[in-house]
Amino acid sequence: MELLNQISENLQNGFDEKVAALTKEAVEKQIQPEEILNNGLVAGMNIIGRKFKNHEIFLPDVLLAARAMNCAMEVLKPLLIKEGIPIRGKVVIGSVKDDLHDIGKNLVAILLEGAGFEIIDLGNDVPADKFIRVAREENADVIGMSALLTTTMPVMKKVVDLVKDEGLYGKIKIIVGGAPVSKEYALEIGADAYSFDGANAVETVESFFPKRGS
Ligand code: B1M
Repeated sequence: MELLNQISENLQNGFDEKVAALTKEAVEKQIQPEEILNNGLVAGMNIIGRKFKNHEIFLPDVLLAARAMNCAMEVLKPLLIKEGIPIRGKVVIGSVKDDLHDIGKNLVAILLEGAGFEIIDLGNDVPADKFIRVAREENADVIGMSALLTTTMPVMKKVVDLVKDEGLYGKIKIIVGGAPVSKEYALEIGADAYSFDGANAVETVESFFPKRGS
């Protein structure tokens, strides 16, 4: 769709105000927020990722695109989080130590909140012990970790090992995600689940809990 392509292109050019305005326009035209997200914003970020990898663009371009993505997310967030949904469980979420990538993590957090989970967002660059400390203090049901760098993925195993050391393994569910993470890796480190995107993360976290009404 033309408007979604425009969102993607303006995001790639880092035009944050334009992206926010086009996102508003798409909402006004009754395009579903999930469609704007996936086929406009995330599609644009994926192209940015490919161009960066191929050295067609540089880090400042990526930063500008990330800023535009965040501006548009401000527009979409209230639409993705509906009021009055009963709380279904508590999730502590963050991007692991030394990882500053937080767009995917933020998106997953918003979608989980929208599905009725209470979210404690620890932000990015979160040390392994902080996940466990906060999960314990807050009596959380789930720890969610995001990593975008192959070099930061091992922190996920550290967290799983700490959860085991603290005798919380099986009591707190652990879900991991991020571009370099895989189902196999999740299995290898002993995480309960891996999710490839936000919608799948919601389905996965929901599967940890008894069905509504049962
Ligand atoms: Co960075 N970066 N970056 N970067 N960056 C990548 C990840 C990279 C693949 C780019 C590339 O080379 N093609 C590459 C990693 C290579 C590797 O490790 N194999 C890379 C690099 C190298 C770097 C730096 C080292 C660059 C440098 O400094 N020379 C540096 C590292 C900084 C650090 O973290 N210490 C760096 C910096 C940055 C910016 C700061 C400029 C910026 C981040 C801004 C921000 O997040 N606030 C940035 C960006 C934007 C990217 C790319 C282009 C896009 C990431 C993104 O936001 N995607 C990325 C390229 C790529 O991923 N292809 C890249 C959109 C987002 C919606 O998708 O995050 O994958 P994603 O999240 C998805 C799923 O993965 C999943 O659901 C989300 C929604 O669909 N998911 C979960 C994610 N977390 C989940 C958690 C879950 C479940 C699902 O459960 C808890």
